Amino acid sequence: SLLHDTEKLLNNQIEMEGKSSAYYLSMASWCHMMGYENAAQYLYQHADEEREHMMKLLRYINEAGGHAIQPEITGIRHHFNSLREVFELILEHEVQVTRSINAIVDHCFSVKDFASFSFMQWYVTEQREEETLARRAVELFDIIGEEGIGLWTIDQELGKLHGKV
Ligand code: OFO
Repeated sequence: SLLHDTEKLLNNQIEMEGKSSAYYLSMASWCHMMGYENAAQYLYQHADEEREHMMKLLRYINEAGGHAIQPEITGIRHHFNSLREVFELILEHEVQVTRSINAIVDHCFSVKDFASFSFMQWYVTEQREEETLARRAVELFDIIGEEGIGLWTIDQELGKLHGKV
């Protein structure tokens, strides 16, 4: 069964994934309200995926003999200054998530919890993909530029990233 420390770290990660889901849903709603249709669809989907990340951890903890805790989610931001800011915040957030995942993997290895270590590999791969996509999204703003029909074009391109998450 799970060591107390490991259970705590995994529960913290449940909270982080739940917060990611709420954060991206809030961003999706802001984009939708602003008329950035494709960015909104991309972020609605991303919010669903983060909830799945949370659920996967939740089931794992209980199956491994621990107690998974449904997190309390507060303090989610609802207003953003620009579409670019939204995607910069996502990249920043995903880098933090990767750091957190890596710390758990490091812990599991050091306490020789190889089952949890192996379970966490899925997240390691997922984070690599998510960081790549988030970086790509931010790059679009520099490559295309935001003047004229730039923002419209960026929204179209963000829509194409949708489904690749
Ligand atoms: Fe995008 O973070 Fe989950 O894993």
